[in-house]
Amino acid sequence: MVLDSLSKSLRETLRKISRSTSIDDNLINEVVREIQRALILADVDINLTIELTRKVEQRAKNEPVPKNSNPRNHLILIVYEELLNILGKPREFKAKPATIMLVGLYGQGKTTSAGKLARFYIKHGFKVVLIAADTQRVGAYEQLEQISKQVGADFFGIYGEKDSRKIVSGALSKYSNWDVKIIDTSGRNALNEDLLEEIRGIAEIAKPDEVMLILDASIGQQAGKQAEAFNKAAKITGVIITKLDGTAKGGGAISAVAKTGAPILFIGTGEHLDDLEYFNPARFLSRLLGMGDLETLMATAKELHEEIDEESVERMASGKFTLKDMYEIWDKMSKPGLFKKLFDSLPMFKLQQKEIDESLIDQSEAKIRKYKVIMDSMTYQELDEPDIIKGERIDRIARGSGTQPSDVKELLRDYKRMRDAMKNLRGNRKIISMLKKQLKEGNIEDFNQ
Ligand SMILES: Nc1nc2c(ncn2[C@@H]2O[C@H](COP(=O)(O)OP(=O)(O)OP(=O)(O)O)[C@@H](O)[C@H]2O)c(=O)[nH]1
Ligand SMILES: [Mg+2]
Repeated sequence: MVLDSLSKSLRETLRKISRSTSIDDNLINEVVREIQRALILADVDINLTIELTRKVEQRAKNEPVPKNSNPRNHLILIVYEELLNILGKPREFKAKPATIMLVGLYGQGKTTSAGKLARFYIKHGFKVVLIAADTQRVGAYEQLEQISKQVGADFFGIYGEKDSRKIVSGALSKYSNWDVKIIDTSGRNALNEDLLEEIRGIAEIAKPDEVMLILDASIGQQAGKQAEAFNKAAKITGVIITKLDGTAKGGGAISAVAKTGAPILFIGTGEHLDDLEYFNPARFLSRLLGMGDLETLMATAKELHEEIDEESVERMASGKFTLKDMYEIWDKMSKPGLFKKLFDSLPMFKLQQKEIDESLIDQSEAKIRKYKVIMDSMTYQELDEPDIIKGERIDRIARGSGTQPSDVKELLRDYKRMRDAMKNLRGNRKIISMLKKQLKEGNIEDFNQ
């Protein structure tokens, strides 16, 4: 998990809120202090941190709790909203044919990100060429050539050529019909006139659709200053923050870049060429907080060849959850692992004390088959009103399905746990609808692989 320690302490704080018996000023002060500590440890700017925690404190103490919520969930929502504010807005992004220029200082991850982007576009069915326009770094040509082979992209370079514009114009005329052209450019130790001239020169020839700035997360808040400087110099259309896997300072890098208004498009989460994720603030935050995310839920639902649409999430969250609903869900879960995935992705599950435990999920696939047989012996009325299943009915169902009464009771127990968990979603409807809104604003459909 990216930003492990930040995630751990924020989750702890939310857990504390959800376990508290009452929300009073003491608890609010404690929560605010803990968030402050967590953010500062993650290198988030001190003023931004103070501003955020002041807002949390003020809202928690002054805002009335909405009727459909409770004080605990309301406080969690406030924390969620304020944290989301500092992560910036998602930028609409679709995988489509494009000329992409990657810029950044030495060692920030340009060449690696070029390979990751190439893989991403190839997965979407595009023909991709990687263009070696870094004329500074020794071995840059070979490095990119090697990466091209790894991902199955074409490679273009002119060995020994010092004029990057010649390389780019050569590449573009040779590959004019190709879908995606990714240009790896030279870095420098610092942003200077020399680098700017080179970037301008390439941009003039390439007329890129995207100019992506690559920033190493470990530079922390400095990332903001760099983004600002580059933004003035060239029109940056998106930022990729790399190496988020290996640093505690990622919170600083993300929030500082977000504050400049430059959209963060992707994050790099490892050295491997698959380690690239689309950055959607809501999704990122809900993962960080262990809320699971609706987007994964929706993607899983699609895998089930049946949309579990917003309506059925709402219906489940409204507390009406019968054996029939359970049967319908289970019926679709023939693929191994889907059960766990679905439950992992239900918002707020991780925050519930009555979590569905892992062993239940692991055994569930075998159980589902048995349970379906048992439910086949139930009447429609029983499926609709499971509370009437007692005594004689249990014996009859067991006989009819060739199972033991203890199996039927076990099914009912599991059903009740699931129903309770669903009920717990009710107070979190506002979070659910906020997530949905966020997910709609940021285009995510291309990033579910
Ligand atoms: N852990 C981790 N390492 C990364 C990530 N992205 C890049 N790296 C590593 O960072 C180092 C530098 O990456 P490059 O892609 O060569 O950086 P560059 O910006 O092209 O560097 P120059 O060409 O020297 O300017 C390499 O060792 C990469 O493996 C990432 O997301 N996570
Ligand atoms: Mg490079």
